Amino acid sequence: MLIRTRKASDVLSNEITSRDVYQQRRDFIIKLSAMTGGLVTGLSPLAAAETTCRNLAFVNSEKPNTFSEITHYNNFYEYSTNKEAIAELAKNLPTRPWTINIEGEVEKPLQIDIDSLLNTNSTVERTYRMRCVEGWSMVIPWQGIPLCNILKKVLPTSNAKYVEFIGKHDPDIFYGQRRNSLQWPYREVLRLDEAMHPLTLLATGLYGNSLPNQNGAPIRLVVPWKYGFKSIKSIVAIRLVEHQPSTSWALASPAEYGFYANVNPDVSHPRWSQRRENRIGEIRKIKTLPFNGYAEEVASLYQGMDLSTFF
Ligand SMILES: Nc1nc2c(c(=O)[nH]1)N[C@H]1C(S)=C(S)[C@@H](COP(=O)(O)O)O[C@H]1N2
Ligand SMILES: [Mo]
Repeated sequence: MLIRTRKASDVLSNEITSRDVYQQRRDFIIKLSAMTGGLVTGLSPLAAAETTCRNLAFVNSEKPNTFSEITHYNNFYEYSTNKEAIAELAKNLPTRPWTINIEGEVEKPLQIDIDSLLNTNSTVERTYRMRCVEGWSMVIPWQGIPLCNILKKVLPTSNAKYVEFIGKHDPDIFYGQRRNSLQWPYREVLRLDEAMHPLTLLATGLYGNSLPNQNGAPIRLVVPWKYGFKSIKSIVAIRLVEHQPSTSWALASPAEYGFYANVNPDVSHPRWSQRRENRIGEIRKIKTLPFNGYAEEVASLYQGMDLSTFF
């Protein structure tokens, strides 16, 4: 594995085009870390959850992938490892009734019915890049609810340090769960401050339609600065916990699926470089950006950490 020693500041300066832009970004990052960095440096998680969720003004000028591309090239191991087969196989997914349990280290556990969640009218539009660890990417116009808005309702206790997401488990529906390609159900984990970050979305739709089954209906996580496998589909439980749980992919191959999995062109996957990516629908490969292009928004979460060793 190719690892170069690198500082967070190098990652940021990599993108600069002029001194002015650099300075603006620095100011922005410093402001942001004043707001969120406290999570890393000692502010209690409870205090974090009590903060009003910031609504990050956010624009993406890239052309989104077509609806057909987004819905016909998918990773959803509960069904199959064949990306082109998921659209057809996932037609059998029953998405109603569907409840999501939010539990664990919280003062007010919550059981939410998907329809009442959708009726709260609190959905936002977010067009995000999605970068798979395998080396392909898309631009997807999601609708969803910032996870922060839901987490603040359950009042995380001061023990809550991580947020664990659990996917649906039903081998009668998910043919892939009859095999042990992964340990089922699919599980993913974020640090509490990553989960509270305004970019972190619970997606409930795309292109203005309810979320297609193959994209993780009726509700899935989207963490745009991390490799796609962190963005778990078809979630049935969100559990706040004190100790870092393992994840389905880490159990399968810890060297290939790190806990942080922040998109980083400078840290190669054990079997391939992560410098470039194949944007679905485009012929030439494009450069992969640190934090998938979201460094300004999220780099402060990892201040003081050696990013070169995290994958
Ligand atoms: N439950 C579940 N979630 C999952 C996966 C999966 O197999 N099962 N695959 C992940 C991977 S590897 C990627 S790249 C993205 C793909 O999302 P998309 O098909 O909507 O583009 O979903 C992620 N979420
Ligand atoms: Mo992926």
